[in-house]
Amino acid sequence: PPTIYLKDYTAPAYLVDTVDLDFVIATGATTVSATLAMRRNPAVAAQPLVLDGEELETLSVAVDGEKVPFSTTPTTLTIADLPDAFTLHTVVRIDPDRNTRLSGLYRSKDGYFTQCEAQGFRRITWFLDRPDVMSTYTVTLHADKATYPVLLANGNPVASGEEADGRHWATWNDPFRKPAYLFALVAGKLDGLFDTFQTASGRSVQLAIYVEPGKLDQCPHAMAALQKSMKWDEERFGLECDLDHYMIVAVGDFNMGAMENKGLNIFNTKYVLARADVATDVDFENIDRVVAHEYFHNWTGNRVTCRDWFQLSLKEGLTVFRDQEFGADLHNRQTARIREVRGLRAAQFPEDAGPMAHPIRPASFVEINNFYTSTVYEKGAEVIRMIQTLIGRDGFRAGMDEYFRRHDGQAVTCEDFVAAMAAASGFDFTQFMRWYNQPGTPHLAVDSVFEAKTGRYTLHIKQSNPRASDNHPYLIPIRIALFDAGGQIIAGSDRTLLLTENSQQFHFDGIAAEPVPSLLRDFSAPVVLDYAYTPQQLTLLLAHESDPFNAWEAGQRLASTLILDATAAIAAGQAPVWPASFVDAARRLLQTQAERGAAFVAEALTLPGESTLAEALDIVDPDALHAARNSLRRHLAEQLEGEFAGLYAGLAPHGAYTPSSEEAGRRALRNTCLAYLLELNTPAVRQLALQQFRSADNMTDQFAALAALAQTECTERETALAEFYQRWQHEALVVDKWLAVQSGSRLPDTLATVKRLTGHPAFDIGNPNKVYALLRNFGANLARFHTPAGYAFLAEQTQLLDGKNPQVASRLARCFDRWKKFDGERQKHARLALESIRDHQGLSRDVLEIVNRALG
Ligand code: B3K
Ligand code: ZN
Repeated sequence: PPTIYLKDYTAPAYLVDTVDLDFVIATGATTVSATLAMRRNPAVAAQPLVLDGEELETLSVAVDGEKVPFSTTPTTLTIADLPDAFTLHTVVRIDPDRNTRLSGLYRSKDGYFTQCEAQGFRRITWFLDRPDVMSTYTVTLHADKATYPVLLANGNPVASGEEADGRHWATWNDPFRKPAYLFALVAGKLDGLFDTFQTASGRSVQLAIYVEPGKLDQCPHAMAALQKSMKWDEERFGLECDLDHYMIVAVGDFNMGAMENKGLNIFNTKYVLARADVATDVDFENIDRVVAHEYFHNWTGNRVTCRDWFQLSLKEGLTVFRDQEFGADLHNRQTARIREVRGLRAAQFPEDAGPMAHPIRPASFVEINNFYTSTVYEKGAEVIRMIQTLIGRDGFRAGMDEYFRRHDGQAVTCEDFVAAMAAASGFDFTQFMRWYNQPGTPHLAVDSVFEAKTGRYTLHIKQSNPRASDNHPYLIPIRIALFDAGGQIIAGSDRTLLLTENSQQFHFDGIAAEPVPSLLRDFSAPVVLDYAYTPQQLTLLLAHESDPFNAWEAGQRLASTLILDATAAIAAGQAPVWPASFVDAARRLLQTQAERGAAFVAEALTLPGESTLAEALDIVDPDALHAARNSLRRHLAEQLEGEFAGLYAGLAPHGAYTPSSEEAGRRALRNTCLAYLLELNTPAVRQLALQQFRSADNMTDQFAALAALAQTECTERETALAEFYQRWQHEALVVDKWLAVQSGSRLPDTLATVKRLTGHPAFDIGNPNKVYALLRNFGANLARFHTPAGYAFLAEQTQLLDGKNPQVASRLARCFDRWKKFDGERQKHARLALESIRDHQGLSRDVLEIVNRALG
């Protein structure tokens, strides 16, 4: 399959002003008639019209009402000798009932749904399926009325009526010009929750959330999230909702999280449905963030869209940054930042160090769907955050205003965004643009020198990028503060250093005694930072740093060093050593719950994850790493049993469940204590866990007990798993949790369990959520996946899935990304597994691109 390059971009040869679509939906086939008002792009030399299409059965093609000669390939339709302006009319037949890719128009349990980003619209009709072709759409749907009572498309309802044979129709019009990837329609049997939002200027927006019948009581949280998002965007960015109707439709079969189609978002049920007994605190918070994310796209993505798919981070990085800020304002800013960085280190850093490394704006791709990555999204958001750090919150807001003033209604590039920021702030972003063009995580090596005589403290910072071939230095904002021995910030030392060179020195004068530097506060740049901290310095920062991120970071550094040393010891056949000072620091942390907040303490007690730790090793021995981390958990449990038990009792719930961040923090800490206690695996703690599992009035506590038991070999584990399934087998999203705790388990027989579960009625390889819960989650299980049998199993499943849904198969194939970090024996088996996928007959270009990169 061909590689597509950013440098080859050319403007479209034709433009489409208006699109009229007519869908006749029926079981077995849907007919799509398209009427496109087109004209030649005057800026481009005359050439034939080449339309995109995929799996379309072409019934007729006419220009200005006359049949015309045309030629087709499986993916193009070409017409030559066209006038400067004309009307193109095409009729095609498609088969949404058999569309297992879930791209384009497809059938799910309760009706028909669409997913067009990135290139799904071409699976619906012949079109110029590229984001810089923007049109206004009028859409008519016809379907059986009893089976599909709800007929929706983007924009505003225009008219509707009845037809013969119990059918009905509805017409919608979207007054905003949009690219085809934002098109959506729904025909289904759905219940709706309705409300309104009053905008700052006094307009009323009609809100609706549509879900499968019987689930309306799981919608109020998402509705509230939508209203809060609308208000927040007015207050923070002065952005008002431009629509009369804003609809969200939830569907159980969906490749990703959600989709920002103009005025008609389509969501994975996972990010809509919530009720205290079926959704956890994390689910509630994720719903807030995803609802906000899709709403925020209405400005950052829809009103101003991408010129081409290489610019994806223009909308995604910016919109993730916006949803992060919304989440921080709504919940807990401290732990929000900690979790963002934890996620970045678990997924994006490994990606950026592996075969799929790419800049936030890739220079090339084979399949664009492979680039909806943690790099484009999460690192992209870090890049936007750095822009705000460099020019300040007010400067950033002025830059946003300027961006919309210049580009509203346009399809633009990342340069256009940064240029608006530069114009509004006067800051020179020339060097900063390297963040858009170079892959890899920069490494900072920091040394310090203190001269008592002169009172001068000097930080010497070197940057290097292990991935970038040209390795130009980045502009890196480094927030720092210096602490004295008493744990106080030395006056005036709190600042943002701008690193621009490969090697640079920064001086601090008037310093009385050697300070402790707190570097990269609030994680001011997405880099790996090395500084030879002593355990004493880290303990001081953990106890006294007022920036919660760096206090947490100090604890993570302490724990990482210990676990990595213990990994080496275990691999060499020795027993790990756990210093008393670390236990003391953890004990003190447990006592600061009142001042620092339970949520913070829970984060600080959570050891770095195995995949994050693995990145620090040249060759990973997953068994030794796993044993080392578990050993430290068990050691903490033994040493602090009384403290954990006391805190567990003291944090018992008072009153009914609310998903507030305060209460969620208490639950997080209490459940962290429970999980530590279960490391002791005594009958008493097992009973305690089972008791919590059975008596909890909310899914957070019930699931936390189940998850802790699932890591422990005991009969209570099997009892809880059986009871959980028995109780929740009819709630699809809860069944996903049941699958995930089993595939993520550290128990030695996890692979056998996962294999068995692929044949369980709860599993369905055609449903992405099930694949992610059972198979991809297994692939993230460092100790259990990285075995010859684990590799062979996921290779087999990837091939099986590829025949149905290449986008999801390709995400599964990414479990192999880091195979070269393991020992030679493992590498041999991983290579065989990857080659077996590559050599599979009819492999999709989605999976082929991933596997070729991994092997290459
Ligand atoms: N824009 C969509 C992602 C579409 C993915 C296509 N493979 C969701 C989002 O980022 O809001
Ligand atoms: Zn997005």
